[in-house]
Amino acid sequence: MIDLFYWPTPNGWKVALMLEELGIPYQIHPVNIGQDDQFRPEFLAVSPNNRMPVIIDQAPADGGPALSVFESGAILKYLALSHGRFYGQTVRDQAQIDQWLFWQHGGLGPMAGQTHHFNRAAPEPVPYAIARYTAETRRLYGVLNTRLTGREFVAGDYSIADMAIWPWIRRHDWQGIALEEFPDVQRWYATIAARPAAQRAVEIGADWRDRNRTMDDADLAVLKAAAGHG
Ligand SMILES: N[C@@H](CCC(=O)N[C@@H](CS)C(=O)NCC(=O)O)C(=O)O
Repeated sequence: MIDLFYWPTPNGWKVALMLEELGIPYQIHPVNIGQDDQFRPEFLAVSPNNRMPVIIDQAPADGGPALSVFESGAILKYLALSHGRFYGQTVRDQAQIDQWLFWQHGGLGPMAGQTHHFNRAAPEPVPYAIARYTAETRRLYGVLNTRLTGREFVAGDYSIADMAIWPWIRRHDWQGIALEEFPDVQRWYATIAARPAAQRAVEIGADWRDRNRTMDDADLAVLKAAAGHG
């Protein structure tokens, strides 16, 4: 059983997508980042960078004790390696996947995240920041489009690289990007959006924001039990 500490954002969706693709049992718990759940000491004990998502694997494949993992890319790799799926067959395959996984974590995610912030959450308009981050996000869409030209998926078969990137493209409207301008991204995006696992992943906790769901005692108990197992 996997416990997933989660909020419905691109970094949360990518792990939900992987868990849905694997079809393994998991339980979701809120990390309401608008209500500072990420700063609770019980959460910081498993996620010292005060960010979600985090998983706690209660029955790791190595037979060892429960294990907590933070950073969504590390979580995707951990799940892929534990289950032998969505991470190619060879070191060569994995090098291809890792390039695009790291590209998302070092580039698309941080840049698109800043674009979201300056377009939607900044207390006052900052035109220079909007222009800078939108231009960089647009450049990254161009890179992805070129990569996907003549390819069905980003790196060989459907993999954790696609799962990491797709949720960020789902927010293209927040980034001021028209997908029609990037036809291979648009085609790839639609292919993944049609997967039942992707449809389920974006429904998970979809009403939590409206309900202002925060961690309760049961959620905190799971965290307390996992402290020291990262
Ligand atoms: N590199 C991290 C980024 C995680 C991240 O930025 N999570 C955001 C929500 S999408 C968060 O928890 N923010 C809380 C905060 O900024 O205090 C990952 O991939 O897991």
